Amino acid sequence: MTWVWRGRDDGPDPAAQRWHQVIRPWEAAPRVRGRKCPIVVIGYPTDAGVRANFGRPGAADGPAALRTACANLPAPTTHALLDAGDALGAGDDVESWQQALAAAVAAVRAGGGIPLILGGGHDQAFGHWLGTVRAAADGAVVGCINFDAHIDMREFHSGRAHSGTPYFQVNAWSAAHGRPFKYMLLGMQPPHNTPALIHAASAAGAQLVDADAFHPNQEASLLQLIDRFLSVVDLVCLSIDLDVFSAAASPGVSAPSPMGIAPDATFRMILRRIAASGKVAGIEVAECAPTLDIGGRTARLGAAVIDTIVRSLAVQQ
Ligand SMILES: [Mn+2]
Repeated sequence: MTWVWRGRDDGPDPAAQRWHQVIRPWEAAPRVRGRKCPIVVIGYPTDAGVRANFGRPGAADGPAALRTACANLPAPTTHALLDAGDALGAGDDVESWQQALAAAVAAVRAGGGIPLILGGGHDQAFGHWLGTVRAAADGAVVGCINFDAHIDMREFHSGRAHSGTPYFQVNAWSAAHGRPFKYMLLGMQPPHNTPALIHAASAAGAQLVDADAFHPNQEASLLQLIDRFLSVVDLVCLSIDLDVFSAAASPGVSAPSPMGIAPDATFRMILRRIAASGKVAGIEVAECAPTLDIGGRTARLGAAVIDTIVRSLAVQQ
């Protein structure tokens, strides 16, 4: 893999280190294992699922932009950082990308790491979840918490997966294998989801939380909802689709949200609550499309979200 990790150097003081100075290739894992639980970057450089969903392309370049944006973050003190390179599927075959990602995620989990998936179309969420389930103990309940303007439980187009289907796929797989479907969506935008989809998702057991819940007056009830969800799952795949944020904060996505949530203190408090639960098995940032971005602000927001999560992750995973 091409090593893209470079950035500022403020000298050898351990407290002055940044991601690019401490991150190591995944192949080096045996040498760092046993010291700190590693966070392992996996790129998902495809927008095939976005194009199949009639969205604006650009997310294929998301992983490179997110790696660059993360390079200068302060190095975490509680977790080692590794980069496993990119999961690669075949051309525009979305399912092959999802399977490649699932294999990479399962390998990282089996090695004791927490995958950090940098996307890439949101079809990655199914590969993220499937790999986590494969590596989890038999019977473990693996839930999904997704910050997103969209429910992403739409049905296939012409029998094929796309960026709007990942949680439909999670539900279908769960039903086929007799597993519970545990899905919480945070930040839903009514203008971007049909009543039929909202009804179908709710009937399947999805918990849909409107963007309006991200308000200081609603914090206590929102925390209650989240704590209740966390109490019924063993592990969580945490997903942040960057289109959950307002288009002003996050223009570089396929489908910007004019009324999306702000990356403000309420959002960060909710995010920290989830990260600190000790149940986060994997993290993903989806839909970063650098060619649609303005001055790199969306990639930088993605990096800031990652930093917020990593700082709050429980040390024992
Ligand atoms: Mn999405």
